[in-house]
Amino acid sequence: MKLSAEQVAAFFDRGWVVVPALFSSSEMSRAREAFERLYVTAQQLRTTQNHAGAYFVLEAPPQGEVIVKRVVWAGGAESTLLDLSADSRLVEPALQLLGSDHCEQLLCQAHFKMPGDGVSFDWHQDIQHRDKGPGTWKDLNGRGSYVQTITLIDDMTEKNGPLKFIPRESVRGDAEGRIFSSHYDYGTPMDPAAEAAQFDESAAITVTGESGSVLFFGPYAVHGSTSNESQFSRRVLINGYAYPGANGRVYPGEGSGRRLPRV
Ligand SMILES: O=C(O)CCC(=O)C(=O)O
Repeated sequence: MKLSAEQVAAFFDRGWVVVPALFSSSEMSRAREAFERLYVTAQQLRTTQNHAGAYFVLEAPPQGEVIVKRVVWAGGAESTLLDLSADSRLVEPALQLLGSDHCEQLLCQAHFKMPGDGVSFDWHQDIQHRDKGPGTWKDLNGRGSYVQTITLIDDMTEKNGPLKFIPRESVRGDAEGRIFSSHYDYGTPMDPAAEAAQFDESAAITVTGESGSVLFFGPYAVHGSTSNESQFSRRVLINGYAYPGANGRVYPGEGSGRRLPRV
């Protein structure tokens, strides 16, 4: 599957593109079953740990259900999700955007936002999670060398903690639109006001979509999401693909960093 010229332009010029109905409802119900099994496992584990090839990041409040912050390399524990992450409907557009015939898969991550669980994500760029200082990241294709995809497992609505993006034209930063942030693990921490001044929050666009739709964005797209205030879960599967050789780190999970397409 190839993206159209308009979709490619949206990715590079604005920062993201949403492709509706990339996966069928039966594929998404199988993915939901996998998410449900991960959720049950998390309730038993209770604390952050490696388990069954995945890394569960959990918080157990004194009462009530364990909050699943994320399951890193979720496909390590659930082969349905690993298969989904190698699907040509994700990988071909990612390769098209990377300008490569293969890539390294760094992420296969399950995000659960259950009603009222309070999980939210501050404004950030994914480069902050890829580039952790000298030797960890190199932009080899001159266009960021990374494509993140977010597959909507549930419908994502205005109320259940949808993602929001700042269009590139409303981001200052450096020539690539890379901002300097206190979220970096290295460098000089920034005062939050100086950080916020690097982009115009009032320009944020909320992304909604039906289950089976997929969002594609690059490492400099400024995005975040607030907590789920609805009665319905908002679960997404995040798969991240890097230009070969760009990454210098080992990511958690059994088999992470694998080459795609498989040979
Ligand atoms: O699940 C979310 O809302 C946040 C996802 C995100 O920030 C990311 O993929 O970088």
